[in-house]
Amino acid sequence: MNRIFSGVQPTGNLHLGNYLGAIRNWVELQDDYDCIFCIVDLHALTLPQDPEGLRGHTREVTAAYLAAGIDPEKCIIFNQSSVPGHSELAWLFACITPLGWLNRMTQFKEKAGKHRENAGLGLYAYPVLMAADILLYKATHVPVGEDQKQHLELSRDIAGAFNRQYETDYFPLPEPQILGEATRVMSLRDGSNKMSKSDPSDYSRINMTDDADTIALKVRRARTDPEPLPDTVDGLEGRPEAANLIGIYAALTRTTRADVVAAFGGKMFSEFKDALATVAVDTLGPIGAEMQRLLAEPGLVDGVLHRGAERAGEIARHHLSEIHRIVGLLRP
Ligand code: AQP
Repeated sequence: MNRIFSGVQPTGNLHLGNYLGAIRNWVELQDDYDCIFCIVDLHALTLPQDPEGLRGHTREVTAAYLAAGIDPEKCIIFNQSSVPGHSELAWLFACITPLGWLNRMTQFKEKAGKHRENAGLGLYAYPVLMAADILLYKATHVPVGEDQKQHLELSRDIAGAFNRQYETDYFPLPEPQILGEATRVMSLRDGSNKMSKSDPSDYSRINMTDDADTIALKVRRARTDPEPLPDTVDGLEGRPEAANLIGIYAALTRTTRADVVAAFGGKMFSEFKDALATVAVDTLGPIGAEMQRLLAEPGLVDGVLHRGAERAGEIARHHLSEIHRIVGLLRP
């Protein structure tokens, strides 16, 4: 069976983009693939984190996976730092990754901003650790949102570089799976920016734990333009906020943007926003409530992570001993 690996950083404020761009797709893939879903806590440390907050957010992401419908009996759910092989393989990959490849990564440029010289080595090497996450399990498919496409291409390049250097076909070249109508959900305040956990404005995103009133308020306050909704998809050109809300509605109702403009074309945003708030509450409300229930039982969440770490660790140890042999490390 083909193997999937994917993950979310436990950096708080899990949002609708994380759900529609990643987690919901995983739920649908779990019957057809051997799935490993990680809470990538080492990645979170590439930017400063409050230690207690990091632990809490790790449990929160785990609860989100479970509440969204990922079955821990079918899939492995674990946090990255509980399997030391991720860091070890990242080092081996760091030794074969040219700086030129990392210099092209746009996410580093965005996150480091103007203070590039002060950015941490971990932030720069983030895509190398991501390649290690995926390839430690020899995953063949990686379902992610569009923003991770470039990092995934680098993972393929690193797998290819390793295979060439050691004249082997040990690592598969992992395929991105960018699925659904909402592969890049944009901020509710600015249709040209990605919806993001780190956006300082809580009104820019719908959090997975927001209650019904908060979701409805955020949708009502979402930025739009003064024109009525267009009746063709082409009419969304140059209207990023309208395109974003219509894409979200299509994804939530599992229809297409063409269906949505056919239904709402010519209507005012106020009417459309009421309908959007209803479908957002219907989808996220039960997930948020189940997350709260799970978070009230930390023993249950920790138990899932513990079992997942054992299962992931077994695969990782087996692969690492093969990798050690390939690269010439001695295990006396
Ligand atoms: N806006 C988005 N639309 C669609 N998919 C998204 N993803 C993230 N934002 C969107 C997908 O969610 C998964 C987990 O992402 P991550 O936790 O690794 O971090 P990220 O991509 O950096 O997400 P954020 O929310 O924007 O966090 P910050 O603000 O910390 O950078 C990935 O599959 C991602 O594609």
